[in-house]
Amino acid sequence: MLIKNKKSWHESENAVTPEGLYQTRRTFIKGAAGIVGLAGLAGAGVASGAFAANQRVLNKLDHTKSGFDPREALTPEAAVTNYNNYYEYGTDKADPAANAWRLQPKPWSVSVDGMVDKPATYAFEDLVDMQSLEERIYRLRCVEAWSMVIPWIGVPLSAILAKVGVQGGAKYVGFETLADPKQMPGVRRRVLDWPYVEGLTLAEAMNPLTFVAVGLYGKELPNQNGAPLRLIVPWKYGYKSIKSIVRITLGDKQPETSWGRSAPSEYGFYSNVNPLVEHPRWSQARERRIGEFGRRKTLMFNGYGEQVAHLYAGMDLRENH
Ligand SMILES: Nc1nc2c(c(=O)[nH]1)N[C@H]1C(S)=C(S)[C@@H](COP(=O)(O)O)O[C@H]1N2
Ligand SMILES: [Mo]
Repeated sequence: MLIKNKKSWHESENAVTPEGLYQTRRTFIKGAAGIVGLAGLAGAGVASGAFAANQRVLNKLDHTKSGFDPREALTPEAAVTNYNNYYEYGTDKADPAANAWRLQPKPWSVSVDGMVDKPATYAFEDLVDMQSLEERIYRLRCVEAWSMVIPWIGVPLSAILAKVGVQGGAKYVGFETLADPKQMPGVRRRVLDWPYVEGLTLAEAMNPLTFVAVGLYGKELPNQNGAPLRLIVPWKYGYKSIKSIVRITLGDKQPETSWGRSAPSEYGFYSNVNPLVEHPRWSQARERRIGEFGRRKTLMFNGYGEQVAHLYAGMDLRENH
């Protein structure tokens, strides 16, 4: 990630080549780094997790398989856990894997407030039913025009909302990430307005696709992927999938979002994956699937139109981008 001036810290498509990864992890990948990219390394059978130093032990998670599976090749685990966006740990794709060991995801609690029947600070275990975890294979499509296919483990967001009891007048759900400078060195730099915040309409939040992940590839979430719980909204650009959630707020007003605050014309509230609505500085028509060469066409709603298009019936998706 090249930071030239105040205006250009935004995500850039040029960041697709994980050069920082080579530098931070050169002890592991030495000579190979100059010759092949991360995709090539993973394809060549580099052990998953080989790059992630200082990684805490990730327990296996009991889970059932679900029907959610696009039947596309999975992105190698090493790419999923070493090529991340988590600006609280730095703006380079390799920074989260290098720095997120500082995060302490256990114990963890989440404050739920606003228009709910049972507002409280919930222990992680009281909010997420670890007895009913399922695996869902979802595409994650970053606005930077790369994508991955990841076996997530978690629970539907609707199950969590049912526990806290959503009140009648609620129309939106806001989410907030931890912002602790002791655990997150990146929040000392004002690249974003911390804490990282995101939001959904209540209808989006209740959609069966909307998922709270607590694991991937059969184990607990690595810190760099948003331990211990993060949102997955597979038909929206990746930045909606907020990590390491500490607060959930139900309300009747559209919540602010960190990216929307930083550049409202570039990052709308809806942020649905849409090949027809160009980002002002790069095209959204195509994407690079990490692990593949060349580019594939980006699908409307990231390929999830059948499940979610009805949420936006009659809406101008250019206006409401
Ligand atoms: N708190 C927080 N959540 C975040 C981000 C971030 O910088 N901070 N980056 C977002 C972006 S831009 C993307 S593409 C996804 C990346 O998720 P991954 O690293 O698990 O692939 O996380 C999203 N969630
Ligand atoms: Mo992203």
